[in-house]
Amino acid sequence: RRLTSTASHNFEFMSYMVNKINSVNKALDKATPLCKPVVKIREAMRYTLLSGGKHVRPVLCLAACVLVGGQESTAMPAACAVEMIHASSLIQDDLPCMDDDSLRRGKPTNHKVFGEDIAVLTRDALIALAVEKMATSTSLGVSPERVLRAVVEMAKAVGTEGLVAGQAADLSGEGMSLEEDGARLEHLEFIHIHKTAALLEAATVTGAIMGGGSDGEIERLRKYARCVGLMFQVVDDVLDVTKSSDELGKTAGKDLIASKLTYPKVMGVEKSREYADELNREAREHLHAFDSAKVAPLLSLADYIVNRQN
Ligand code: GRG
Repeated sequence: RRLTSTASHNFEFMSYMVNKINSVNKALDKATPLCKPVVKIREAMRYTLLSGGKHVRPVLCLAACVLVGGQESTAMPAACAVEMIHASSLIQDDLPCMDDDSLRRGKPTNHKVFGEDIAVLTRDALIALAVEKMATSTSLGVSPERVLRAVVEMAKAVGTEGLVAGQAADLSGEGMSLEEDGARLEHLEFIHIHKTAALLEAATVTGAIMGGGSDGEIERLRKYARCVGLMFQVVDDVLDVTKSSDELGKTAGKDLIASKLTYPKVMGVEKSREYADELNREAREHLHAFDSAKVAPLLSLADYIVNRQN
């Protein structure tokens, strides 16, 4: 995994990120012990949870918590929960009934290693554990009202207002003829606001909720995260075009084949890059009202996402 150092804001982003990723990995490791019963399922959970993901979502969660004045440890269960939801969505996305991918992060996908039956149960177990982790944040002194609000936020990001809606739109749109650029762009934005941005938004917002943020702070962070979430996908689409298929770790560049709608297909690579930069500028604007000494991690995270190479 390559982390790009952002020289801006006089902030050592690389060591910040490595440090946060290590803490998140430790917490995920602790949350999924390899014990009885169902050792196989636990092994499969750990396979996807601890297999070199960038952990952008949990870091957003922790950074938002600290920005609003909370203790980082207060948001750790929510940070783990969001990575569990993300892992479950990757397992499902790779299944033969969905994208039918055999490689993820350059390694065999969960169902290729453990079988489809175990992969489906692993996805279910990860979602259940995510809810459990989040709900038990009350033991860290977070009020039940805040915990409930965070659980609702996360649930919405998964269901018919989030990931599921995005995936369903993605499936229904395959092979669809969307002749006009406007209609194509609208369809594409719907997919990515739901499939990708919703979870980055929930990660950031739940961090701010757990950290004791005010309604105003939470909403500003929501707007920041929505821009960052969409930008994440625009960059992802550009990387899909600019990287070779073996670097992508996908099945023979499957995603590059005709039916998949992407930003470069709708607006070209150059315009897509400009769009990502515009979303980055907009994301930063939503952070203006915060203490400038404290926003460095979130500013650098946005820069990292826009400049990332994988
Ligand atoms: C079971 C929770 C659940 C959802 C069902 C399958 C589905 C609905 C939605 C698919 C969502 C999906 C896979 C979206 C793609 C999001 C995306 C950009 C993934 C890549 O994220 P990175 O780059 O991955 O952060 P790493 O590998 O770094 O963790």
